[in-house]
Amino acid sequence: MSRFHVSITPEPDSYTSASNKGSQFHSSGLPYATTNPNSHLNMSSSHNKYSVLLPTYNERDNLPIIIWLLTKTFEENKLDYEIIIIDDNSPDGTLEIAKQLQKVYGENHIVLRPRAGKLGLGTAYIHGIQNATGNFIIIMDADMSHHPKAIPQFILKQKERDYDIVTGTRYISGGGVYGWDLRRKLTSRGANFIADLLLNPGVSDLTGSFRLYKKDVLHHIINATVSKGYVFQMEMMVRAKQFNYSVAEIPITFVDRVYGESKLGANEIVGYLKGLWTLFNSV
Ligand SMILES: Nc1nc2c(ncn2[C@@H]2O[C@H](COP(=O)(O)OP(=O)(O)OP(=O)(O)O)[C@@H](O)[C@H]2O)c(=O)[nH]1
Ligand SMILES: [Mg+2]
Repeated sequence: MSRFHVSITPEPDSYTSASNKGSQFHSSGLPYATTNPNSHLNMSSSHNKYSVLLPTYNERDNLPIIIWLLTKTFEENKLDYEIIIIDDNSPDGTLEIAKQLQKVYGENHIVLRPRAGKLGLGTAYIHGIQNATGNFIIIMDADMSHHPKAIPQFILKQKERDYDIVTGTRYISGGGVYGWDLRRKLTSRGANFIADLLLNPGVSDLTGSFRLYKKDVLHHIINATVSKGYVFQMEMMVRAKQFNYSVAEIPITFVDRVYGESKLGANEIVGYLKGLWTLFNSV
C-alpha cells in the first residue's frame, strides 16, 4: 500500500495548532532515490531549527558514527540544528564518548543532558524537549537503525503541507527492514496489525520511532501519553489522531542495530499486548 487517506472527526475541544491543516493523514510513498539534490536551497531559506533527541543506553560504539552522519547531513543541507544526547548513566561509558564528541563538534551542536539512571524512553524524550531550543524535534534511535540520510526527506515532506508530524514507515512502498530474523519481523508486523485493528490510528508503522514533530505538537502529545515500553510510540500516533493533528508518512529503511544487545523478549511482547488492551479500553 503506497497511499491512503483517513478522515478524522475534529475534536471539539482539541488543542489548537495554528498550522493544523485539518483532517487527513497523508502518505507520500516517495522513495529515498527521489531526494532533490538542490533541496538545501529550499530548506536554507527558512529560519527553522531542528533539535534531534538522541536517547542512549549502552551505545558507545554506535554514537560516534551516528553523530558524524547527523552533523554531515545537517551541514550539507545548511540546516540549523542541535543534537541532544540523553544518556541514562550507561554502564558502558557512553557519556564519556559523548563528551569527546562534544569537543569535536562544538557545544552549540552537541548538547549533553544526562540523567542519573535508566528511567526509560518516555521520560527521556520529555527531558529532551525541555532542553530543546529548536521549533522542530526529530526523534530517532542512536543504534544506527535509523539513518540520518532520511532527515532531509522528513523536512521536505513536512514543508509540503506544513504537517504537524512526519513519521517514518517501514511498511509502505520504498520502506523496509534489514537484519531481522523471521520471528522479529512477524512480531513487528503482528504488533502493528493488532494495534491497527483495535485503535486504527491511521498510520502504517506504529511501533517505529523515527519521526519529525513540531515542538509544541510533540509537547502536547507526549504529555497526554500514558503508556510505557513499546506501546508508547503507538499511543503517540493514537493521540495525534485524537487531537486531529496532520500526519504524513515517508518510507524508511530500518536496519537492525549495528553494535550492542537487542532487548526485545517475551516480557516486552506481553507488556505491549497488555498496554494495547488498556489503551483500547480507555481511548
Ligand atoms: N536514555 C535512555 N535511552 C534508552 C533507554 N532505553 C533505550 N534507549 C535508547 O533508545 C533507543 C531505542 O532503544 P533500542 O534498545 O534500540 O530499542 P529497540 O530498537 O526496540 O531494540 P533493539 O535495537 O533490538 O535493542 C536507542 O538509542 C537506545 O540506546 C533508556 O531507558 N534511557
Ligand atoms: Mg534499536
